[in-house]
Amino acid sequence: MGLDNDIRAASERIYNADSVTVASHIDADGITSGAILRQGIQNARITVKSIFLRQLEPMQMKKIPKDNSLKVFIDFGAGQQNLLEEHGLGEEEVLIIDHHVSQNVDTPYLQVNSLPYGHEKLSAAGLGYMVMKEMGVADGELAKLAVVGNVGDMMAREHCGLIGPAREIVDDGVSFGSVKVVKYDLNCYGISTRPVHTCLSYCDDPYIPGITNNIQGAQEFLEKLGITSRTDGGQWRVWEEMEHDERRCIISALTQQLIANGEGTDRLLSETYLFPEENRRTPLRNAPEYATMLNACGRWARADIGCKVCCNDRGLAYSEAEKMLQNHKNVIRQMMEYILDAGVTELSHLQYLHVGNRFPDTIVGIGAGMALSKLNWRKPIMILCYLPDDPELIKVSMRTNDRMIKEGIDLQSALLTASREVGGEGGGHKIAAGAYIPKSAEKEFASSVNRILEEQST
Ligand SMILES: [Mn+2]
Repeated sequence: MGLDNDIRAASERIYNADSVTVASHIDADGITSGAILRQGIQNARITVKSIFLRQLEPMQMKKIPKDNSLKVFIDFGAGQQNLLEEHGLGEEEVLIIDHHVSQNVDTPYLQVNSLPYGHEKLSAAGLGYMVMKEMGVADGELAKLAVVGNVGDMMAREHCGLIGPAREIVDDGVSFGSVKVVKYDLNCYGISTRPVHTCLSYCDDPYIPGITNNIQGAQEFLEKLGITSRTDGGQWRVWEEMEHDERRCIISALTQQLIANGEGTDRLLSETYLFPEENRRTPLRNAPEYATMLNACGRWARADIGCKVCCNDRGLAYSEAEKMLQNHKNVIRQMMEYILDAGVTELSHLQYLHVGNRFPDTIVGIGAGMALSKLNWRKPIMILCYLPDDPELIKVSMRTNDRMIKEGIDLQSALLTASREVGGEGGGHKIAAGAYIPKSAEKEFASSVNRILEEQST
């Protein structure tokens, strides 16, 4: 009831606006959110402009125009309402569409927020889509983008598929013909672009002994099953293009491999979302790869290019996005290699490394996650780095895996506690968390995190 009412109020406010400025975040969820509103509002024949901000903070607020347009903040805003007040924005000229914890301020800003209604697996792009649907301007393109945003924000991760309202958007996409669902698909990244053996070797959730991090092992595994790894034309085959029987054969052999090694099989399969209208063998063919391309654009400070791709530009914007994606993957690979070469320091319950200012702080978390799958998978990894624009602070990124979580590890609470002890700030999720701590606390920080992790695992 409640969320529907808020969605209706939001759609009316947009309909009654002469022009709209949409401000959103620069990650995949933020970019798809911006693109959904931009296209939807255009469909409603209302003038709309979109801007993308790294964060909603005082410096960036200057980019919010002082004009008569309705300001829609999507994928942020709920927790920064004091900034909107300070910027002099009145109740009538603001709409917030967000899925982050809300802040209480004097001005009763109109807000669509999934959190208070208990929808924890619905991202901003999903909410944006629901508002556009209420306005009667949603189409297959928007449903597809909403799926990308939700998957980009890890909403499908825990349950190996989208659930609740986000899953209903998938159904919309299926009826529009823009989304195809594969119910029990391989839970691997790169099913549309990577050679199958590479795709399998990158699978680390679950960890498949003999295959994860072992390209050659994965290749031999396929050979043993009699699966041809190249097309007649000599190209590597990708998972998406395998025959149904071949996929079943690979999945059942992987299941056996996991069981034989005493590993769980519950995360081997996942529901996947494909986009049949997009070109084959491109990152736009499935939700997680599409999301990575958008994240790459955001990390190179070109969210606007990602938005153009979302708005169907397959020319110049797409080729620039492709370059950024390639670059993004290269830097992450370099960082992972650096971590492996330099070597981590192992404590009893933690492995960590300080990478200084070698890599942009925006990719350190991803690099940490990838390195973890090649290091000791029984201990969480922590990477520290310097921030280009703040010499006083250290950024901390931590990653773990589901196995450790089952044993009681919770990185969010570990970093929250450890960073508060030193006057910093931390947060995130059990599996991935981050913090900012003062440089003076750098030395003893690892041992204090180690102590907390030790307490968690007993
Ligand atoms: Mn989000």
